[in-house]
Amino acid sequence: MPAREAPTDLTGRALAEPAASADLARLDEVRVRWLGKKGVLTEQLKSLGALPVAERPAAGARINEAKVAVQTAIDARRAELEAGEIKQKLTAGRIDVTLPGRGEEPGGLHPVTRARLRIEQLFRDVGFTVAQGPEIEDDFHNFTALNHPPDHPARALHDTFYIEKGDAPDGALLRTHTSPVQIRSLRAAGGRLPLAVIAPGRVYRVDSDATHTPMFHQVEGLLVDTDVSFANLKSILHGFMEAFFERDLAMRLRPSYFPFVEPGAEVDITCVECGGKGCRLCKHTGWIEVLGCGMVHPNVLRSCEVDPEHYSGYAFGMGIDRLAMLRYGVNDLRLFFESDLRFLRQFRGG
Ligand code: 2NM
Repeated sequence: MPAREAPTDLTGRALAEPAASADLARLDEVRVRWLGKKGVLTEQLKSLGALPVAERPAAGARINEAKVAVQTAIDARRAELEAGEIKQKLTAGRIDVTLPGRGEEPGGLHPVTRARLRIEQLFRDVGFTVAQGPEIEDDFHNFTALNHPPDHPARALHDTFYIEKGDAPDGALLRTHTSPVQIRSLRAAGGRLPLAVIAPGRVYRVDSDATHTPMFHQVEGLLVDTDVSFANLKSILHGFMEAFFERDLAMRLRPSYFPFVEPGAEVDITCVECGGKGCRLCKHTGWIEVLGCGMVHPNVLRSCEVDPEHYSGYAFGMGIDRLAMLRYGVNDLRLFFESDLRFLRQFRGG
């Protein structure tokens, strides 16, 4: 340590240091150096005892004056630095109100919604009404009334989501198709026929891979009247397919089994990708399957209090997601359910 300076000499330096501190951290170092527990002025006060008794009061007074002066200088510099910091913050955070705004992106309908609205309108155009019903169904509306025997495989736990006891009435399930809505509509008609109704909506099956998601969208249609024929069914479906895809299409029916219809058929249309020449989409057959249909089974009519001796009906069902894929050229069903804006933005125009 250099020879001890007299307090008055020290004061000059002690007063210069705060003013020279560039920031609050440096300023605090100055405070500790001079006024801290082991600071220069603190040490001097402690060593007053070494002075002759007569000199102590005057020396003590000078040291205390120095301390006050240094503290004052530090406080003044702190106020200066803090003010500068606030100003800096304000400047950094300043908003240039003349900059152009970020703008708002227009939203758009989801492609599945677009396809559904299109389907609904096309069927309204030919006299159908659009009905909705619950997604949580019971066994009667989802299976029994639709002519599914008690041991039908669709009822199995691995195909149908059953809802746990306590969360809903006993036996509640997530509907596996929208046909229960047809059942409700036909029963609600109370014999006031004809009835022509489509039921679009979400349906649920225990199934998940590249072409199946546990939730998907269906539209089912039902028409009940006197003298309904299979030819009526073919005609309405062919007209619908050509309108939906906005092109001429060939259509073919293959016999198939669905418990709620007899006879039943699966319906193919000309491949919309290759026009029938054969491609990967149609597995080089020129045809793609788009729906199932048939004449309503007499047991279904009976379960809705409709006399199958006087009335007949046709019904059909199709996957909206699949129709949307075909119409918009989407090759992976899962894209519809991932909510990736890069995908969805491409449909914004609709
Ligand atoms: C299909 C295929 C065949 C259908 C039957 C009914 C009802 F409720 F009237 F019986 N609605 N939908 C049906 C018929 C659905 O989907 C592939």
